[in-house]
Amino acid sequence: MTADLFETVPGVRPSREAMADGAVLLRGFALPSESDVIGALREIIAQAPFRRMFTPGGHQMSVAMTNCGSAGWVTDHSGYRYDGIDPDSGKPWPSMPPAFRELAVRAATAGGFENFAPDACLINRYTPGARMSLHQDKDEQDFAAPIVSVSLGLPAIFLFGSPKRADKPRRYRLEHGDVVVWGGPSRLFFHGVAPLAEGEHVLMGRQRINLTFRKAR
Ligand code: MD3
Ligand code: FE
Repeated sequence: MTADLFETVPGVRPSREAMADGAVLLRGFALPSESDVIGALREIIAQAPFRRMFTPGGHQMSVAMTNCGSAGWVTDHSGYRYDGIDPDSGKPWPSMPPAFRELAVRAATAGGFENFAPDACLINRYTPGARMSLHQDKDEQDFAAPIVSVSLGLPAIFLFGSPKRADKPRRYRLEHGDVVVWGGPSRLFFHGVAPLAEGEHVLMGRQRINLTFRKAR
């Protein structure tokens, strides 16, 4: 049978791994959509280039960011927020491409969250040395909706904590094509990314890009 044939080919069939209650790692889930997603990403960054934003405390982030969708996450001296306007261009963020939305909705469904309706996609770019310290994502209105993350390019060590900042995080290696759905109790867990190691990815070059789909409003 065709299905059996595919199941014997290593790397074709995505796997599923529970990370916590409500958090599911779907290894390779984005691989079949890889070329559509990378093509759409190129168009977004032509309209809304990556930029390294400043935290309210005045530190410049090592991760460069942009957004697509009707809301985008921004940080500056006045705080963290979702805004419909790109502060660098003064124009709305690029709309969310169908290839992005469809991938996120399929992943949410596979993770057990039906009717996911993301209105924001934060796009993070890590170059070697870039990191994200432990934090919670609390700027969204509705914590019942999951967050879906898609990893592209160089692998990263993802740090996955608990509801308490002080708990030692577990480490997961996230690779090109991996998708994680974070919902339920895990939605407010502390998490971060260890400094990116040097490397060169065949499709993405010397960087890691992470898409996080959110219901911001
Ligand atoms: C777990 N980004 O943008 S994605 C972020 O790889 C962020 O760029 C990381 O944390 C990155 O806020 C991690 C995975 C992720 C996103 C949101 C979460 C994990 C999460 C929210 C709750 C728990
Ligand atoms: Fe986060």
